[in-house]
Amino acid sequence: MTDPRTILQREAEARGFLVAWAPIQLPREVQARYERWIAAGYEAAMGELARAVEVRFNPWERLAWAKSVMVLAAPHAYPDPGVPPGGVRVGRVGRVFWVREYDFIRRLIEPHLEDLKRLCTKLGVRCLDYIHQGPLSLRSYAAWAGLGWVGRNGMLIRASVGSYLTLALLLTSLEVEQPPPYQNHCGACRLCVRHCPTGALLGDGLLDANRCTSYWTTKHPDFIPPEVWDRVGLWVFGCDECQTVCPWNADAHDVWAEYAPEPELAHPNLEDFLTLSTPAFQAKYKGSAFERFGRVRMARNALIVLANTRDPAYIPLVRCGTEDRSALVRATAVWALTRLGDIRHVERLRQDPDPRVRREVQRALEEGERAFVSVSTSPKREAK
Ligand code: B12
Ligand code: SF4
Ligand code: SF4
Repeated sequence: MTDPRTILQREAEARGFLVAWAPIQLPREVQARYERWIAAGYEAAMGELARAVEVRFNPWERLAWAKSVMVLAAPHAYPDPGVPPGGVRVGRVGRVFWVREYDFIRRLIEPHLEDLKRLCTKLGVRCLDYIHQGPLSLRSYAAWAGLGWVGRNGMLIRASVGSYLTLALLLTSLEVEQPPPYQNHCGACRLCVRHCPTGALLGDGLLDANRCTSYWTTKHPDFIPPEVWDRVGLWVFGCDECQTVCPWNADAHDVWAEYAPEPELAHPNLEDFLTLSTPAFQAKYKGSAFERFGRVRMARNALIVLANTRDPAYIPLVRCGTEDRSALVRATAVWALTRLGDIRHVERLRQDPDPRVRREVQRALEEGERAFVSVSTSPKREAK
């Protein structure tokens, strides 16, 4: 008779996942490394990462029955689905968000985990699914299970498929042996560290989220300080720079069968975030990571991208942001207009009902003045 592990593995592979197993106990060093990361404040405002660290790395202490993890990976190295006609499509989006998946695996992968859990029950195996939002370190388990290695860019990479992988876990009561470690193939390469536009990669597989564009555009809940804007560039949601340059992704083509990248998610119309009502936004982006993040923060991100184009043609669209119901959007629009040189419109916002917006108007006008003074006294100007 086939053993439960083989049955589960076959079932998961039949559903298109890469599968690997590991005992649930991680080496102590993994937790120590994580604790050093938190102690340095690299988690930025993601306070949840600093909580329950003991549970995160020792789940068996609470779930005494759990003996192993089954790691599932769904590749998303799909090609660019193309730019739809019309609209303002200058913002870039991380590849993993080109599919309608609410939070990495919420909508498409979760039903498969539910089916696998049902299969576990039939086989007399106890199990619990662990998805993105849970506290467990998915990359640690994937590396521990020998699915791939953690590269200098922090990503779990597998030689034949690259790093465009979405990870999920199933904790099970099955005993498994420790698989052989997966060789780290980074070697002397440091391409990702060199190409990260913000200097966020620390060089040892960890990053400082305070500098990471992906953090600012997908996790940061509030106002994004204008000092950070240049580093965000044209990324409206996520960032893939450190994966694009990785040689292990050069030939990555594998795509999980249920992933269907959509042009409207890969190249969204930035006008949508500034002009659609919240219900209209929710209807258009239903089930996507944009919907989870919300219209207001997507509008905030869109304004930063528009400002970073330095193209005054976008001033009318950015002005829509100054009339937004959200003070966060209005405050961001103040700086976007300043960057695009529309100081006169910024001055009109001195009377904004929200004190935060008025504060940003004040700061932006001061900066605008300083920029004007430095331009007007620059050697080039003087020479004219
Ligand atoms: C918080 C978070 C972020 C933060 C911080 C990212 C970071 N590098 O720490 C931000 C918002 C910046 C982010 C960005 C992205 N994220 Co993210 N994120 C997470 C989340 C929720 C937790 C990660 C975490 O705890 N970070 C803190 C660090 C310290 O922990 P860690 O990443 O787990 O790293 C541990 C391992 O690397 C381990 N380790 C290193 N070497 C070895 C070797 C062995 C043998 C072992 C056992 C362990 C080990 O040591 C570290 C600490 O102990 C996970 C989901 C999850 N629950 O795990 C997704 C996750 C890591 N993200 C993912 C993705 C896709 C992204 C983006 C590509 C999205 C995008 N396009 O913008 C970027 C990539 C940025 C990057 N280069 O890392 C995927 C990664 C898939 C993969 N192939 O690795 C995950 C797993 C989500 C998922 N369900 O698939 N993310
Ligand atoms: S996601 Fe972007 S900003 Fe973050 S580490 Fe990678 S290249 Fe740097
Ligand atoms: S770019 Fe080079 S150093 Fe960075 S993860 Fe890829 S192989 Fe490793």
